[in-house]
Amino acid sequence: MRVAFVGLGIMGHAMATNLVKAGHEVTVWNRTPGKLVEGAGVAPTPAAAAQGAEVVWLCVSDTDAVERVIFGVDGVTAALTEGMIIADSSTISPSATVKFADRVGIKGVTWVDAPMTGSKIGARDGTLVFIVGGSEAPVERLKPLFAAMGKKIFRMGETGKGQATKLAMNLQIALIFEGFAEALTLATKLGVDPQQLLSLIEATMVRSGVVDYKGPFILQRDFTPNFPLRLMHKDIRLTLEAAKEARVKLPALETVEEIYEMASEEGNRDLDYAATLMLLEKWAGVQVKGKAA
Ligand code: NA7
Repeated sequence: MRVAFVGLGIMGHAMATNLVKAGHEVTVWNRTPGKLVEGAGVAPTPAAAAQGAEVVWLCVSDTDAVERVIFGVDGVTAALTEGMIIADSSTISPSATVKFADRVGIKGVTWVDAPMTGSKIGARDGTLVFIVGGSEAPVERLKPLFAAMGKKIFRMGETGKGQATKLAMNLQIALIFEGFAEALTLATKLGVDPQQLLSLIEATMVRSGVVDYKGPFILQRDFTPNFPLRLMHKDIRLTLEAAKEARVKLPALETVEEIYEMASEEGNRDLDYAATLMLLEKWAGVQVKGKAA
């Protein structure tokens, strides 16, 4: 398929690379010039990238960035024609998604929200799980592209439902990780070996994908970003906004949001979100580490 790929960050670069590898005709655009994808064309503007494409795939930071690349100066809108699909893998506001979809719908363009989970490694290996909102027909048309970048898709309903579900997923990741980080901090302060705690977790019902994934990085004190703290913070804020719009109270997430705020003020926003642990360590006056670190 002819695909315009907009946004070559940690996730987007790997995803566009996998589209090229699967034989699709890809043209990329990134805000900061110089980011390239081997085998893909490069366009000077989002509109130029979208010219003649069947699908415009977005993977940018947040709601404002999506608005800018679609509706801003030189935005994709100028090149939209009837029958095109915009697929958005950025994690953004569900209500803004519905508004954006209505705006491009006037031109006969369909919006599919397709945020994903699987982190940097899933993007690199083409094993992402897509959480999709949109009508059945366009989602079906996108299947070859989903297959090139991921291992599974879950269609959660009409446009906006992918984003809504993604927020519900990240809410859980943030809270599960916070529980893990607090447990590690307390156990270390009380003299328990974190490596042994991790082995115990693995053998019990406390085990989770989040702990399996983050545990080894923490024991090695490796906070290089797989999923940057600033983006998880953005998702927590989006979740609290969506909850407010729906008149839902999320007291635990409100508290965790404050942790992310303070961790950002400490200068850790570009580290992995696991670096929120460092704030707990600072308060407790301990450091969690495995023998290798
Ligand atoms: P990154 O690595 O922070 O990449 C973000 C991308 O978004 C990158 O290409 C940015 O361009 C682009 N960006 C950010 N702001 C804008 C604006 N205003 N206009 C155009 N492009 C912009 O994030 P990830 O790849 O890890 O994640 C992307 C999304 O997936 C995000 O929503 C996550 O929550 C999930 P730059 O190179 O900085 O010029």
